[in-house]
Amino acid sequence: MNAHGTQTRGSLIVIEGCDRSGKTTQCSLLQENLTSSGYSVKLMKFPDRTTVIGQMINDYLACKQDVDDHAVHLLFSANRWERVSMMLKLLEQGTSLIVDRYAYSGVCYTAAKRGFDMSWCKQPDIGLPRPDTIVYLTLSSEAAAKRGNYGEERYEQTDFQKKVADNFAALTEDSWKVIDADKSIENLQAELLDICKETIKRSSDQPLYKLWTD
Ligand code: T5A
Ligand code: NA
Repeated sequence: MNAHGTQTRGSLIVIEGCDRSGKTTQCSLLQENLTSSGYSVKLMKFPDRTTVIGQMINDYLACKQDVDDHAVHLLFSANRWERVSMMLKLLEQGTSLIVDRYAYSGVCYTAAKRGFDMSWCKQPDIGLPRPDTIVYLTLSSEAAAKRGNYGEERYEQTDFQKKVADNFAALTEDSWKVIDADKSIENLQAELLDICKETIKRSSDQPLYKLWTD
């Protein structure tokens, strides 16, 4: 509740980053720590592999199924759109969302493929709920290498990851919180917790905007 006795909305907080920067580890800890401090928080992850569209994406990423690059880009976007009504409802009810990857991954991964530009890649995600805070976790390729070898999934190759990182650098705006993830899980978590608490405080009585619209 705010001073006027009306319900305040939850915050939309997105954690982006290159592969193995620790997004999933940090997002789970954020949910735990914020919940135990009394915040109403829900964890979300994209791709959300639990839906029918998410299953198609999973088969594509696991190299079980080939899909045209344009078509799979639209599937990743559709997988976000199918969650929007639920997201808006939760935000309106005062629950904050911690989101592990979002439209920015969508743009940066597809645009790393030959023949795609950022402008085309942004189109299907225009109008999604715009995050109140975007955290981008960076990790040098040397530090990433210490976290074990890449797995078997599509996109898990060094050259491709370099292009993805370049795209993120091009997409990053001043408002993004860019954080070096080459530190202990605990120290990184402490930094992210501060950012989340500050965001929840700041944005509770602010309007929720739409992504990539004026
Ligand atoms: N994609 C995604 C698109 O192409 N378009 C889209 O629209 C979207 C949304 C799957 C793929 O889909 C692409 C991007 C991806 O290629 P995913 O399911 O999010 O996306 O990918 P994952 O493989 O699950 O995630 P990552 O590999 O990026 O890993 P995370 O989540 O960054 O890292 P995490 O937490 O799993 O940790 C990785 C390893 O490092 C250790 C962990 O224990 C783990 O072993 N670790 C640390 N080690 C040392 N110090 C720390 N601080 C550490 N933190 C974690
Ligand atoms: Na992950």
